[in-house]
Amino acid sequence: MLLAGCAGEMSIMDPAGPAASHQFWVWWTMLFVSVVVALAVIALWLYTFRRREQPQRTPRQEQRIMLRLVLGGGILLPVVSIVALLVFAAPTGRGMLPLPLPEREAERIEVVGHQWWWEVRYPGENGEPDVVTANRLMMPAGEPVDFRLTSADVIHAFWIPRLGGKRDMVPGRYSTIRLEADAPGVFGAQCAEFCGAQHTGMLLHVEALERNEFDAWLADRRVPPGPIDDEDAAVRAFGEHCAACHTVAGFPEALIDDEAAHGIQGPDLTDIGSRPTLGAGVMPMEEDAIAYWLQHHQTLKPGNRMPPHNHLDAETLQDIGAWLETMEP
Ligand code: HEC
Ligand SMILES: [Cu+2]
Repeated sequence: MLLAGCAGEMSIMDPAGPAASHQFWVWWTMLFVSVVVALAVIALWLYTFRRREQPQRTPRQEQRIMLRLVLGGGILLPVVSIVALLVFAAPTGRGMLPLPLPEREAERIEVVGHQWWWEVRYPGENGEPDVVTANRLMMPAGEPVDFRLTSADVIHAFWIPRLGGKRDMVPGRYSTIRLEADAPGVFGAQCAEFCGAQHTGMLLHVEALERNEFDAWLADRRVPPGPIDDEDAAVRAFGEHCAACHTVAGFPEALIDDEAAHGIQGPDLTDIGSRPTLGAGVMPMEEDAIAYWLQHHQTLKPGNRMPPHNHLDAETLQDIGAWLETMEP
């Protein structure tokens, strides 16, 4: 049963990138060394039971033996073993630093922790706009990616167990961690710093794509969105009840009623129709899932920062949900 925890999409025992496999070996080495130390201590302890008669020693001899034990076992041994482990582990930490690369710059992706969801930004080059999405992280495979991390509220931690990590996300501060996926694939990720009631409901879907697919994915999201019909009832309702917290690129400014925000920011919904989950991984995205989420989000994810919408009738929520499901590049 214990070993069942060693597999799966969030297992550190199944590394899928250089940082994670370094950490994996550090982990095994530390385990091995500590088992050897523990066994040696137990053996010495048993040995003291077996020894019957006390040798006769003068107090001077006793003192000398004691001094040797303190210097050897108390200072020398720990210093040597800790330095050895440090030398062994230091390259692992170095590999995750955003150091300059020989050929080209590493892809840079910004991730912002929010209670309790993830904002993901792909900075534009030469005046291109940032691509902003939420709760899904796309990255190119087979090359280093620098994740620039921060938080909008409390301390969160960014952790993709199979790629390595983890790193705290501290409000008002940026820190960068370099990770790489060996091959395309889907990885689980989870906030790794207790951040309030819905800490466990703060999951991130990570997908590594071939470079050309990643570029295409990003390029799709750089195309300016088509016009949004400002006569549509669902669009107007979204403007009135939702747009204060949620951005949809190209949404008509005139329809946005800022009253509803209460200082809370919600996930960007520009590509919501193409995302695999809702509520930072608490439910899968499928047909009519958004309408379901809008009616039940406080039971699916109790305490989340989106207020309940019970002042809106089911039909309005259904229409808004159906319209949002069409939002994809
Ligand atoms: C006061 C701000 C606020 C208002 C108003 C609001 N939301 Fe939200 N919404 C949030 C927050 C915060 C979340 C993230 C909840 C979580 O996962 O913890 C969220 C999550 C969502 C999600 C899931 C997004 C994802 O990436 O999984 C959808 C869809 C959504 N809201 C739609 C709506 C719609 C439609 C309305 C209007 C009827 C609305 N919201 C009104 C703050 C708001
Ligand atoms: Cu957390």
